Amino acid sequence: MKQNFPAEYKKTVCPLDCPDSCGILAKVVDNRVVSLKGDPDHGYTNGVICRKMRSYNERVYGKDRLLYPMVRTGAKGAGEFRRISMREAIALFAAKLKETKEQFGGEAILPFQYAGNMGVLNRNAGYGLYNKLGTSRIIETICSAAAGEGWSLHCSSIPGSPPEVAEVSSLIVAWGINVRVSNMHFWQYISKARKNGAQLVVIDPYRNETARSSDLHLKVLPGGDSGLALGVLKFLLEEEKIDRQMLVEQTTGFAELEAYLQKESWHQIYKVCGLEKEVIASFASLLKDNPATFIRIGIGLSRNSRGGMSVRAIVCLAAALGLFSGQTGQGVLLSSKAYTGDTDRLRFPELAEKETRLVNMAHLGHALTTLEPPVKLLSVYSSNPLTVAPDSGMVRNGLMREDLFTIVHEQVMTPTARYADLVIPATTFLENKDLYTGYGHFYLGCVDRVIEPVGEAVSNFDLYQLVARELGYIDAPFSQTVEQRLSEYVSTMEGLPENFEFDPDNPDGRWYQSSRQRVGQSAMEMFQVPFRFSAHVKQGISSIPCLSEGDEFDDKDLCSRFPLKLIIPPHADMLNSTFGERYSGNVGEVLIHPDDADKYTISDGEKVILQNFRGKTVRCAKVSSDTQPGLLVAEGLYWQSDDQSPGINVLTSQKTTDIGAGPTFHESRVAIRQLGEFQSFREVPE
Ligand SMILES: Nc1nc2c(c(=O)[nH]1)N[C@H]1C(S)=C(S)[C@@H](COP(=O)(O)OP(=O)(O)OC[C@H]3O[C@@H](n4cnc5c(=O)[nH]c(N)nc54)[C@H](O)[C@@H]3O)O[C@H]1N2
Ligand SMILES: Nc1nc2c(c(=O)[nH]1)N[C@H]1C(S)=C(S)[C@@H](COP(=O)(O)OP(=O)(O)OC[C@H]3O[C@@H](n4cnc5c(=O)[nH]c(N)nc54)[C@H](O)[C@@H]3O)O[C@H]1N2
Ligand code: SF4
Ligand SMILES: [Mo]
Repeated sequence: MKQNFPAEYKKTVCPLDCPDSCGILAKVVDNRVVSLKGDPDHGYTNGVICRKMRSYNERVYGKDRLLYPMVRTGAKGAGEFRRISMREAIALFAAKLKETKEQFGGEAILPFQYAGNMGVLNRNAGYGLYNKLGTSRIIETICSAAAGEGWSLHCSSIPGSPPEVAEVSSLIVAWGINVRVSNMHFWQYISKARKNGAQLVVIDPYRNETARSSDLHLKVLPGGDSGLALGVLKFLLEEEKIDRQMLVEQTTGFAELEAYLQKESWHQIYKVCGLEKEVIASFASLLKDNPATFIRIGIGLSRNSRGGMSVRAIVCLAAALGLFSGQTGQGVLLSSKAYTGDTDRLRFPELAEKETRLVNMAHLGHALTTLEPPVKLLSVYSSNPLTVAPDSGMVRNGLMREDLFTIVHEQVMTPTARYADLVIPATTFLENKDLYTGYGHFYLGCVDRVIEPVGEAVSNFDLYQLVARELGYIDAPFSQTVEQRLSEYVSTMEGLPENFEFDPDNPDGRWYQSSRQRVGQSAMEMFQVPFRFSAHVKQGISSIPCLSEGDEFDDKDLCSRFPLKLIIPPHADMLNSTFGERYSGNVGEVLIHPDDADKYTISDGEKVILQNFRGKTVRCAKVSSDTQPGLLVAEGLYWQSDDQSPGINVLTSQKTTDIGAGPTFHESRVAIRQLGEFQSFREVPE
């Protein structure tokens, strides 16, 4: 007889790498998640989640979910596997680690992980074992390295402003961030402010969804934001509209920047940002007329060879406008930095006997093909590098190597997992206990698992504890429970509010607001650090923000061969490459300006080849003046499908940003042509 199980709503947190880190209510019936909705108790996300996550339960139980461990039986990348038991999988994992270390040394092992799961415990779960084994180490640069470095050069560890402050601003600037797509809960504060008369300015090379709903869209040249920010500052100085008294009292080093701006020409500023002096002047006046301005800085604008400089110029402009002063409606937010904690309690660097080789994530292609001594074992978790890493043709060449053993711990059969020698099924956030903070707001939550693991899936934490024990390691980190590790970390955290209660055995699922949240107080006073216009920098880096040329975009040799610029921002229905399985076979669109469509005889809706010296890929052309002449925009990291084309990152470079060594995803030069007479992508000549 069929039993009627009662439905329960359980609190959880979206684990995806999204600034909103939403509070979620999962409806559970008989250990099955039947639906997901926003938790109305969450102070920032207020009961709303995006459409991607509303149907996440379909991903949990869908046909693409990995349910048991497998070993490869076909050629690399063919996706042919045979099921094995979890006991065999753990034994094989441990044996391969041991064998590789004994034969080639620990550094022949390369762990590669990122932020598929933002839970503090699971995100960092592999570090202990890899430190113990003395493996090569990944430098986690792939997302915000340049932006983070740009911020801290001038602002030190000052947190960003609470996004809620924008509700009472009279001017909100979305600078290099597609709020409606990648930070959608911030939109509610923008809407409230606009109901009271506030204006929204969007600064972006193309008319994205947010720009479409703005009062003013400034179509800056990609990579040219320092031109705009410094141009505004130069104009305000020329008009004597900077509060020098405030600068003397709260900041240091402004004189150096002012001297530079006096010398810099308007022509050069125009050349860098592509905006006329009159446009810059009217934006400057808008800023000056609205002391209650909130600048939301995105990470997108930092993904090019001048990305760090762009962030530096914007924060310096914000400081010169007094936006760190904490008056009503004033704010600057890049990353909230709401909580800090001792990550050594999660990563255990003390287990390493020596400092081992470092590999930048942006250089995975190099690491797997050219690095000496070679990587012999690649272990991937919480990431899909074949789709998300730059220069993915090189990554693929590496994954094809017969002498490379690849282990992928995954939830679904991603393009990377297809190349694995050993695949291990991973739990989703619904099957884990973990603690989540957010980088776009100031809330934290610790939540229990909502359901038991599906199939034979194991969490990152459990997997690494199992493999460590198989290797005979019984040191403290490897015998810890989830609860012990969480408690240890929480005991080191800063930003916890006074009412914070923590019972790791029974997490209360309450949302706590950080004490580092600053409202109505100057950042310099609250954190006791002056804003520095002139930063302490390494040799070869300018101490003040200044104008510079782009690398690939301004390279004459490449301009002649590959006349179009390409940027690759996120898609509304994917989270980086997560959810790519929902769009299998879909190559995605590329926006092309009508002038360029004419020039290269491209029609709306037709398939086109995008090509450069790194590789080629197919997209569907969308002819639109949303972009600017000379600029192609390809939203979304659609998965590679072998019969059609590799993904869009086949076109991007392993070159890194000016500071922070981040990738330059938004700075590729390409040529475009119709797929036309070619029956398939493979026939197109190199
Ligand atoms: N739906 C959805 N949401 C996401 C993600 C996703 O893939 N999909 N990804 C998540 C992750 S990991 C991150 S890091 C964040 C990233 O989110 P954001 O910080 O918003 O960064 P991007 O999305 O890369 O780019 C944002 C905007 O920057 C613009 N841009 C590119 N180059 C320049 C430039 O030189 N100057 C200026 N002014 N603008 C430029 C792009 O056109 C784009 O509209 O979003 C998160 N949220
Ligand atoms: N061209 C271009 N490339 C980009 C970007 C861009 O804007 N343009 N954005 C870049 C940015 S900002 C980022 S952050 C990176 C993101 O790169 P990644 O961190 O690789 O992000 P995802 O594509 O979301 O892939 C995460 C994978 O982890 C898996 N996963 C989720 N949770 C778990 C878990 O608990 N355990 C395990 N083992 N696996 C799990 C998911 O199924 C998913 O396949 O991509 C970068 N790549
Ligand atoms: S992806 Fe972002 S907006 Fe969507 S549920 Fe997760 S945190 Fe919220
Ligand atoms: Mo990211």
